[in-house]
Amino acid sequence: MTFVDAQIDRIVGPTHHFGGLGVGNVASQNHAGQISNPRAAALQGLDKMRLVAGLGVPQLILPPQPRPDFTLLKALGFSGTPAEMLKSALSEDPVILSAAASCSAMWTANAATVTPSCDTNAGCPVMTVANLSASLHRSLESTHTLKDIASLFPNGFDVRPALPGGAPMRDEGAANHMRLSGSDGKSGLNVFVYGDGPPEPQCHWPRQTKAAGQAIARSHGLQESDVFHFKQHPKAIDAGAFHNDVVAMSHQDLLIHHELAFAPDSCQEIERLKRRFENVIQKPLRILSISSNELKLDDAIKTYFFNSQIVTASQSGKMKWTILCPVQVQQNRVTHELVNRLCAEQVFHAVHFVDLGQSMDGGGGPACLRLRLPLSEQEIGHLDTSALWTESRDSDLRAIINDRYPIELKITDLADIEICQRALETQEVIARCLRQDSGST
Ligand code: SUG
Repeated sequence: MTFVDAQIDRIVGPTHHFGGLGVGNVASQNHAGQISNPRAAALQGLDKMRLVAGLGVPQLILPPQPRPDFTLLKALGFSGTPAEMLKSALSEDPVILSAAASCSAMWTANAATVTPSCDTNAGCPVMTVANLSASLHRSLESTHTLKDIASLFPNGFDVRPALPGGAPMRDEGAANHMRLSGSDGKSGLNVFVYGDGPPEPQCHWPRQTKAAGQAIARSHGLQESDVFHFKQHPKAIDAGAFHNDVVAMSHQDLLIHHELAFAPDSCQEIERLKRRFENVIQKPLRILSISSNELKLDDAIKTYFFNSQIVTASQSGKMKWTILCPVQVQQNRVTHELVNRLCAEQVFHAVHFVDLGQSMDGGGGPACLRLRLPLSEQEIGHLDTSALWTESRDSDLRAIINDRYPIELKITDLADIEICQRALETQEVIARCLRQDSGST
């Protein structure tokens, strides 16, 4: 039995905007207040899903979460009619208005941490939804995410609510988790990456704690010998690597990371990982450390090279590793040469460059936009088929987006009740479209 990585992406919502809300996220901060294009954002996301599905990879689609979140505005003391709440939020605290309307749930790599059934004693895949408690706008996601993910797996999946505990249990999901395995996807080793504890970064607050990774490993029933905790390098966090997947990527027996991804005292854990991998998988773990001489940390973060999405494409019965890089990787000489070299060395069989400009400007690349779910064939058969990517669903969604999404949005527009009501209706139209069983491919 082999395990295949299904991919879960979420459609970008109609209130997608640049609020500058991302903690320690340089791209988000640099684009704060600029005019966004929600329609382009949603279509760029769908283009990536089409590409992945076309490679023979199971692709699941979630609808946008309903925004603006009036419950938040009310809870934070805004009152009156919905129109009045929006107006007073804009004048009194536009950051709260922006948080209430944020479409950050599109970055599904932060939705949950996933343990496939082969790694746990639970007898089925286990997922813990991320609490995202480092930021206001992202902390709103977990209640809906729990419902959304649970609905994808009507049978036999254990989807758990976010960790309690607030700041000491800050958890950002799969973006800070790497699972290494053999080519059959079984017998995984789990690396949790955290940022708290000395030496601390000087400029940005680390978003993930070690205690959160430990709690998830414990509650998912992972064997202690197969769990590893790496500390993020404080220099990486300060340079804008607010998640590990901005400076490291992994797929099966491959781990590629920037030399400044992990703090020096993670060396022992890395050595233990190598030894354990060789014992369990019976072959060496391939670790490629990219030096600062070859690729400056700043360029790694600007291009999001390490946030490329690696998938195993099944083509004419052969399994080929394909890497989806942001177009920014192609536009930078160093990263373009690097990916070409990795292809020439057969680390990857093919590369595609994807334009995700609207997501990139909020600090999210291809890998941020997908949650990986290693599933057996039998488990794939249990998925809710109405969430699977199909040609007809793709064209229905494009029609809705082209018809209903704005092509320009600025923060002040979020105080316009008509724009917000239309956005909420559009979210419902998309959710209904995805619930219909128009299953043909
Ligand atoms: O949490 N950006 C997200 C980007 C998440 C990227 N995910 C991964 N690396 N896996 C974040 O910082 C920006 C919102 C704004 O600018 O309004 C934002 O939330």
